[in-house]
Amino acid sequence: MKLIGWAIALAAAGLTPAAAQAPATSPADNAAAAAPAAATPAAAPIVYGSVGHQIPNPKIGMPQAGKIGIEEQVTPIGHEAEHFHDIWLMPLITVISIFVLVLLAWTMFRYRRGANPTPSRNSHNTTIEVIWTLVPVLILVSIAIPSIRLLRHQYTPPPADVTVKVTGHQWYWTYEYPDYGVSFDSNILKEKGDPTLKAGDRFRNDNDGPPLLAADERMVLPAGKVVKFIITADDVIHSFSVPAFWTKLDANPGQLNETWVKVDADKTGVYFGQCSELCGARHGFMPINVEVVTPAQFQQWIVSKGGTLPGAKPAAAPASAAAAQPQPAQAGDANAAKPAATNQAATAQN
Ligand SMILES: [Cu+2]
Repeated sequence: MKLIGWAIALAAAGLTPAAAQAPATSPADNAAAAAPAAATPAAAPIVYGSVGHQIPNPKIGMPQAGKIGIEEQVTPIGHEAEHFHDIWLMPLITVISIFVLVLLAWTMFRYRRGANPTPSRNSHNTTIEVIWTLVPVLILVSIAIPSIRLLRHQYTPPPADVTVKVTGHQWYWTYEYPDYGVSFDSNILKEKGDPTLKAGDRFRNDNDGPPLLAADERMVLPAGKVVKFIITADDVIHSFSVPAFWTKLDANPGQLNETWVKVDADKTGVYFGQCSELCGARHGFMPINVEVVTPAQFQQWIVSKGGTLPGAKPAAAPASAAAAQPQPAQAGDANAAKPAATNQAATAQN
């Protein structure tokens, strides 16, 4: 019933011509995805636990059932913001709210008509006026200072170790690593039995991540390194958001927005986010998956994606040419130097 409702909703939105093939979901393709080694003609098997397919820890990087508050933070900016929120903002607004409530209740009770038949005629009290002007000003200053400090830290990125260009589309993300020549799309993984799944399509299982949050391809980042995000969109405004990184930035067409993260060196794992700008009918179906691995695993992943590591030099460079132009390795050269190793690993990923 739920699935039929789902199909009707999508079909009504005029989004899924493929919904018509609902009955075609065969148990065979399910079996193929569940046991990848068996019989998958098109795609190479996915090895869960390998780089790019690490199994997420349900306690970190995703929403927790029954919890409130901020997701566990794993970046320096996240720690600073979380500390500011937990140690200063929340206690402060709690004290102010309780104070106002008590004052209101006390005034209503103590100065009600029955208890206070002749009201005071005072219209000025200098001491009180100075206090009620000065105290709010001091409170605001005490919020502004740490707040502006946090903004300054957020907007003064250290030199980047890795740059990732993020492009939002209706309704998926593209991740590019310009320094490594790696680029790919990331789409939501549909649920098993989804009427829009085509035969042989991969569907989500719990090793990919929670429902509506798991994507087929993950952005992989090295832990402990400064990562610069260049964020844009190619159709409408999207928003790139990963709560555990304290990252949320609009992706505007025709404009590059920049932010950065540095995930704590000991916080490898999978982190989930979503598009956070209302971008259209399938806004809720473009999750962001970031897998944080060790720097060595990151290099391994880049190679597996057919990318080029910056250190990689062409096998033989003529001495004269090298002297004439002492340039860092060209992407093309290095690509040519190592096609064999790359292909093998790339198939494992795809
Ligand atoms: Cu979007």
